[in-house]
Amino acid sequence: MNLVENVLEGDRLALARLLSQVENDTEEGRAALEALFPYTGNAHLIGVTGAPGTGKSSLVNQLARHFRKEKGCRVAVVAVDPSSPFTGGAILGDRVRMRDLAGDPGVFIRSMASRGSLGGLATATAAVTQVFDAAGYEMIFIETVGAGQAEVDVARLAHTTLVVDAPGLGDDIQAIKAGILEIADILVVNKADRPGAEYTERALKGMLELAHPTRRAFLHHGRPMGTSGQEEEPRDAPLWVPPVLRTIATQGEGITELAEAILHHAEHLRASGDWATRERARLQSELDALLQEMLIARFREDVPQARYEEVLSRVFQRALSPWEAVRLLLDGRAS
Ligand SMILES: Nc1nc2c(ncn2[C@@H]2O[C@H](COP(=O)(O)OP(=O)(O)O)[C@@H](O)[C@H]2O)c(=O)[nH]1
Ligand SMILES: [Mg+2]
Repeated sequence: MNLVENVLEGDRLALARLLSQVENDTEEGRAALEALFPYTGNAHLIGVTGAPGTGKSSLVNQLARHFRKEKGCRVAVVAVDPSSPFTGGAILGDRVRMRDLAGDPGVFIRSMASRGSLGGLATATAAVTQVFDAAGYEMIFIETVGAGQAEVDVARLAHTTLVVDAPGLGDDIQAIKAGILEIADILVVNKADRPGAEYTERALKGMLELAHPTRRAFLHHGRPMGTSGQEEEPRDAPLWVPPVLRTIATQGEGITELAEAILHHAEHLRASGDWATRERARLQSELDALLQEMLIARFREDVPQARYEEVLSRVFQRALSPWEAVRLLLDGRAS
């Protein structure tokens, strides 16, 4: 029995071992990913992002428990936040509260190490997610922290993206940038027990209007606008307008509503055809990244390093433009 078969049969130890192989981009890990690929494509991937301390880990804990207990789903959590309480030995943020989850075979929590992964964290996260998918985990939560490219990469990976905000983190406008709002499918105002929750919610709703001009146009004109600016034929399914939901993760309040919104979004994606569109776009970017990697590797085999360095130094001396350098390296002539 090999590792792949053991993982497909639900062996947790094999799963943990395989995740490490995949994360470290070993030969065995790559071969396993290939073998597992036909078994992927069934999971609902949910990205959870937002500033540190907004309560993402607490929310994911609660959601995992909810989907486990209420829906009987197998749930995996991938924590990409290096400061996350999932990391550093502690399996779960609040051990007492989540004790029932920790021993549950239907739940698997994995912290991503930011080190080592060749293709970058996004690639490694995608690979780990595929392993969970193949292993039969139906809901996969991916928690990331920060602001910028990492969030956009997560959104590209996920079917549903939750953006989490909370009152009392200083300037709300600063805490959540319009760029993050653009990727949100569901907005969460967590820590609703804290003063200022109403203000945070109002601010988010205001920014949402600005961040989703096409959705606003739809609301105002009754049909979506095409990228050309011309109106498209109205589709059967209406556009998704991101709901803004309040939660108190520490007390489990608003979790049922949030879970329903996540399921509702999945239904919407399937009904509108966006599920397939997202899958295709995700697989395309994965394919393109691999192609790029392989083409460069092949090129490196054909062109000796010394030759490459020589051309590079001529570019540095401004004797060649980068375009000429590429032609020279690929075709042997600069023009
Ligand atoms: N008052 C209150 N505290 C919360 C709530 N949710 C999380 N917290 C606390 O906020 C802190 C940060 O939570 P955590 O889930 O680690 O946030 P993350 O950094 O976004 O993952 C922890 O001490 C939590 O117990 C909430 O709804 N209300
Ligand atoms: Mg966290």
